[in-house]
Amino acid sequence: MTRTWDIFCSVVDNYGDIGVCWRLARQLSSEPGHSVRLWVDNLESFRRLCPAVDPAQALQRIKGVEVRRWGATFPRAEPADIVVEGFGARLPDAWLEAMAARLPHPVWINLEYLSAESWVEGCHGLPSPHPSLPLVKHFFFPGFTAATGGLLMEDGLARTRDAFQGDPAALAAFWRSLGLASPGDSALRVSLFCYRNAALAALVEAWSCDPSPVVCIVPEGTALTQLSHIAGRRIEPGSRIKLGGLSIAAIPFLDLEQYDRLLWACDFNWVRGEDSFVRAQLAARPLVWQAYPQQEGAHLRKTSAFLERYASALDPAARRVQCALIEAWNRESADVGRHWVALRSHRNALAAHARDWAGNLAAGGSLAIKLAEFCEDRLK
Ligand code: TRH
Repeated sequence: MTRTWDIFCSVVDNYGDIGVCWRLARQLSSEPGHSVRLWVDNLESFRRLCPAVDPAQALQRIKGVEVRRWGATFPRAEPADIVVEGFGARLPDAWLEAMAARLPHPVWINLEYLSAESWVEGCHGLPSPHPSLPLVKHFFFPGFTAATGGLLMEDGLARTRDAFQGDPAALAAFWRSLGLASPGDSALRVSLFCYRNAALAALVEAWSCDPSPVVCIVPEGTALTQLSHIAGRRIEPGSRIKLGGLSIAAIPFLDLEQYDRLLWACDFNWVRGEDSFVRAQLAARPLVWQAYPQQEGAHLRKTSAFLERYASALDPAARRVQCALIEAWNRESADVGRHWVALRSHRNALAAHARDWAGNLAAGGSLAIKLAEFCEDRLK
């Protein structure tokens, strides 16, 4: 049955919130064919991932989704069958009152952040009644097991990725579109997307001394700013610089589709936060993840929980270095340099493992489909 959805996205900082909400909106609209309205409080950030967005428009339709500006003055509108707040985005009081007045009341979902920690299974789907209105909010947790909400992965993703990765002409055309020649077979291609990280200088040093050439492709942003400091000169998107055996290729910030292709085309991907982290896993290529830094080391617990799952099927030696590298990167320790050197000899094992891992992710289920089913059960 076709349902109507309101998804509210408040862009706190960075791009992960809108990346996730936009993917969810698109998939609900294209796969179960639902009617989706996406409310976004920062259309400029949204445009970086999706150039079709016009920040001047309060209402626009993009890829089947109605995109609405969520500004200080909220337009009068009837709440949909299902209302999703992305990551605790606080709904306007007038909207909550309209939800309470609508019969039947909408199903109200808070889409939570992803974590591999085991407590997620116990909290997924829990209800929380509103203190004064006749509304119940449910917490929907993404995750890696069938007892969680699963991960955002659109239908046909693996097929499209495999076709791209297996097509030398498509790969060459992609590199050309970024202004890069196809790297030679011996060059290792890494993409870099990270937060401020004091360990980057040690990583750059290790890459520049690597026995085979390394090409680091870095979209505009924090990583590029840090590389400029390390190199001692401003690196603009479009420029290429060499530091020993390392070539740094600075590129513009890509749209979501092109960023996926970058992840598919590289041999290793440095990713961060939530959405690039999931897409890198779905790219079926080895990854190094920097979790969103949090107080009291919460991000380190998240990192360990992920590694416990991700690295368990690797042979012990490869597991040790894979874990050591990601842990050092998250602790911003200069040890990343020596762990990178150690990791290089496990390259084939890590590549095979990344493929298996990507294939097994489907077992946790597709988040958009699970969410639609969860809501349907509550609408009946
Ligand atoms: O931008 P992030 O740091 O977002 C974070 C996380 O979501 C974190 O959980 C949250 O608490 C915090 O924001 C507020 O990292 P993330 O999640 O990887 O999102 C980046 C998005 O940007 C993702 O959708 C991929 C996209 N992207 C592009 O479209 N093009 C690019 O060139 C790059 C580098 C990223």
